[in-house]
Amino acid sequence: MIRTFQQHNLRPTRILDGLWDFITDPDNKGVSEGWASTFPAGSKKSVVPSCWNNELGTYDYIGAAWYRTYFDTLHEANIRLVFEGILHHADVYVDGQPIGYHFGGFTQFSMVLPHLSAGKHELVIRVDNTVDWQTLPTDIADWHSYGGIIRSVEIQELPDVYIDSMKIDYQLKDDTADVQLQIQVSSLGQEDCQIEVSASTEGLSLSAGHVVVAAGQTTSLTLSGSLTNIKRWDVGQPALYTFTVQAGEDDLIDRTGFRTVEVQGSDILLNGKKLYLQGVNRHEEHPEWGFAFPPKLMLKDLDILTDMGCNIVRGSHYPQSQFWIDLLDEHGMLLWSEIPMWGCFMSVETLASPIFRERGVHMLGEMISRDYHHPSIIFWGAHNEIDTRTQEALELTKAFVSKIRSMDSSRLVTYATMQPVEDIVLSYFDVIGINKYYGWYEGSVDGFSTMLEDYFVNAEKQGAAGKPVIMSEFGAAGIFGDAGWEPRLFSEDYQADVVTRALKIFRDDPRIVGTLIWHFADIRVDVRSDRPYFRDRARSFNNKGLLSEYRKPKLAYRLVKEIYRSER
Ligand code: ADA
Repeated sequence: MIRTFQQHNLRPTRILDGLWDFITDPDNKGVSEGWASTFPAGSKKSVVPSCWNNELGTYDYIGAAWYRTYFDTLHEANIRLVFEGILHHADVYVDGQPIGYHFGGFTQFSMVLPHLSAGKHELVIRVDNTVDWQTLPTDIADWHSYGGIIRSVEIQELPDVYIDSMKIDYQLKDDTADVQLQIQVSSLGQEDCQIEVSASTEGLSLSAGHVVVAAGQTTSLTLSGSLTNIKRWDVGQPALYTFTVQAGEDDLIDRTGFRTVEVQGSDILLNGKKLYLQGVNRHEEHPEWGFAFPPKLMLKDLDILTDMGCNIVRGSHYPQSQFWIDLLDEHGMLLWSEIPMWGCFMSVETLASPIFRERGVHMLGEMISRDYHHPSIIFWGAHNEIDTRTQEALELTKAFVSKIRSMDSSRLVTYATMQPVEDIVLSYFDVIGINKYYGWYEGSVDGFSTMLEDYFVNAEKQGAAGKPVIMSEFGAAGIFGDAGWEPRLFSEDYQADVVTRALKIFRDDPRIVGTLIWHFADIRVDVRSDRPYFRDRARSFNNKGLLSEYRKPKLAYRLVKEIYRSER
């Protein structure tokens, strides 16, 4: 299940989720021993989607593993395989032949197999969750480095001329939307052909008439029209429009919502109205499923966010599943979406690495093209906590921000800085996110006030005075169930004290336009005996969740709910 709705009525699609053969390859001999064509004996079964790091025997396993399943084609067919998320390296083989490689665990990719013969086919994937200093994430990140096929695999049957993509753009004037649909149609056939192309949504039908598609080529076309009396998508008012494109025998369905997002002075406006953002950071993670987060729990997380009084959630720290973002669209909840660029301990060598930069730019491209239509997404996040005092961070920022802006001018570009007072990249962004942990890593909660004054001095110096500011992370650890009379470090009381006092400071400051508490629920972290990082993570969890990892509320949750549900 990739989306909450069907993307095709005409194109035959099937989900390949289920029990696959699975074997780990700790000595990395699978390639040389030809496991792609001769799957080794001794494999066991694994459920796709899932993470192997939630299973007995592979709890801590980092390395390669091989998966196998089969699919049938009743007749010769053009097959498209869609992989929604594989952590992190994926080498795909069909019938023993390599058909492609993808890096990046949180973005979707697909591969087309033209004219595949009828019969039973073997699909083998070598998956490797090894990360290093040049991967995104790198090998130092404050979450567990899960491995596996974490999201659905889909098989589609394409006609010889099929729809490659559709991009919906619009301009709004009052209740009229001028809509442009850019459609790409590709041919896998041997001969030129003529097909009819049309598109429709509630209240609008568009036609390109007959379009000639040359053999083996891709044709791009644009359909435009106006929709009147539209309902705007807004927080808590999720008006959505479903667009269906039909090209010859193929179709593609997607959804969007009409809304404007802009900055005016130090404010963020949604549909022309000032927005005050109240939310949390959320990892799509659970102790039983890892990053293969099940839809049922997504719905529950959304109910909890709504109960808490949130209007936004930050998808920390990677593109989250499309099902989740569909749910946010459907419930009128905003999203900050970002790539897994977790920079707290990142070296300058990593920031300067061309491979790293190229991977980041590519991932931004994949995230934006996958999620372009979701009205819930108002921010693209470029990076989190890299050392933004350095020239290397500045150069990387330029590349990332220009990639984002070249693909999307309808949303705001942001990031999270942990160096607000010395940051030199502020001027590149529309909105500044500040991550600070007074009351936990440094000083007392009162430190926030001084830091903010110093930030505004720096912003002036950097030519970024007046940009909207969000407190994108702050918080403290509280072990679920550890309560007492006094606010001891690691108790629920201590956490609640830090979070509520911090919220008071931010909500009283008219220059701050929103708060994103770190974080929604506790998550598993790699605490390794051979490394200095994350030594304060009791239980090997980041315990700053307002909920436990099993979604049980801590004291801080109840107090934040009271605050988020009260007038500012
Ligand atoms: C950072 C980081 C989070 C988490 C947090 C913490 O701000 O962005 O992912 O690691 O610190 O708990 O220290």
